[in-house]
Amino acid sequence: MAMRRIFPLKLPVEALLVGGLFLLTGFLGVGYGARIWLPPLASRHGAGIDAMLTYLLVAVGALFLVGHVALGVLIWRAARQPRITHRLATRKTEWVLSAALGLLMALVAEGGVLAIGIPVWSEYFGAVPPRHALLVEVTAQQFVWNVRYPGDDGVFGRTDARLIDDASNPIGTDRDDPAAADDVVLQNEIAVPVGQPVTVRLRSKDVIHSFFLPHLRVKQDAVPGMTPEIVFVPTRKGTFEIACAELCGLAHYRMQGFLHVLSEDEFRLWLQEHSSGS
Ligand SMILES: [Cu+2]
Repeated sequence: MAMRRIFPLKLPVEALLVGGLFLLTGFLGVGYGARIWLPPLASRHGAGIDAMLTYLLVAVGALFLVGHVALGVLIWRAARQPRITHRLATRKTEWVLSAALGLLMALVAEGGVLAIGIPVWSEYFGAVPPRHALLVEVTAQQFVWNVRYPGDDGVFGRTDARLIDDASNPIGTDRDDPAAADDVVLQNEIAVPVGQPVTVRLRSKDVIHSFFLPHLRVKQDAVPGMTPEIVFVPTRKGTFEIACAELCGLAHYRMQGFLHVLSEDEFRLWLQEHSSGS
C-alpha cells in the first residue's frame, strides 16, 4: 500500500539533494543577475527596451516555473506507481492540449514583446529622422571609432577609400571637396546635446563592428558597405562608454570611446574647440 501513496511524508535523500541543488542554483542565479543588471538608463527609447526585457523575463520566467512545477509533480506521482496503468488523456486531448499550451506560451512571450517592442523599434530606426536631429557619422575600424561632424554647412565632405591614411586621414576625406573644409573628424570622442534627437550614421572600414552604448540601450552593427542610421534621444548629462559589441579582432577589447552628453551651450563650445584642432 505504501507504494501507492502519491506524496509520502518522508522524502528520499536524493530528492532533497537534487531539489535543493536546483533551488540554490535558481536563487543564486537570480541574485547574481539582479546585481549586475543594466546600467542606469540615459535615453528616451531605452525605457521601452527595459520594459520589454523586464516583461520577457517575468513572463517567460513564470512560464518556466509553472512548466517545471507541473513536470515535477507529474514525475513525482508517476514514480510512485509500479507500472503504467492508464493514459491520463486520449491522444486527441494530448494533441489539443499541447497545441493550445504552445500557442498560449508563444502569445504570452512573443505577443507581449511585439506589443511593447514595435513602438520602440520605429522610434529607434525612425523611418524619417527628425529635421533638427544632430547628424554624426561614426566609421568603425580595428580598433578605433572615427567620428565626423558635418560642420556648419551640414554636409559631409566626399570620402574616397584610396585617400585613407591611418595617421593623417583615417576616413579618406577628399580635401578638394569644399563641403569637407568644415568637417570635424575625431577619434573615440562624441559629444551630443542632452534632450535632442541624435542620428548616428554607421560605417565600417574593415570588418563588422557593433556600436554599443550600454547606458543608452543603443546597439547596432557597423557593416562594411552599409550605412545604417539609428536615432536616439539622450536624457541625462554625463560621460558614457562606447563599446564594440562584436568580436572584431585581437585588440577588440580596447576598442573603446566616450559619449559626452552636454548642455546645448557646452556642446556648442565643445564642437568649436574640437573644430579648430581637426
Ligand atoms: Cu570592433
